[in-house]
Amino acid sequence: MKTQTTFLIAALLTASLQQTGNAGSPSPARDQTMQMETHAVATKASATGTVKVVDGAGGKITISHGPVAALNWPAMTMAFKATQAQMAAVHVGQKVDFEFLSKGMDGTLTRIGPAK
Ligand SMILES: [Cu+2]
Repeated sequence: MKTQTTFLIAALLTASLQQTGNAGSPSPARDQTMQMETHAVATKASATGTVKVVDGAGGKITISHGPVAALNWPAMTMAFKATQAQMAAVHVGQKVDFEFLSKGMDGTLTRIGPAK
């Protein structure tokens, strides 16, 4: 019971702090801030690599890729979220050029095709 009450007070405090933070901030400025936050967490980048795994059930393609300067990434092997069409278009062992959206280490493919 004591834990529940503490949690409730914490939640109320958080809610009132958020309201205070928004007060006096005109909505256009707030919209701009939110766009910048969105931009900060989703970065578009491109790379070249070799397909290692096509995980149809998991909806992921694992790619051993070269360095990604735009994200300060070294070469590594990692899984990217992919659509059924993207997974159907590639095969294990294929060299690919691809573009993706990155949120931290979470990558979602936006384009993938044979390396030129
Ligand atoms: Cu990576």
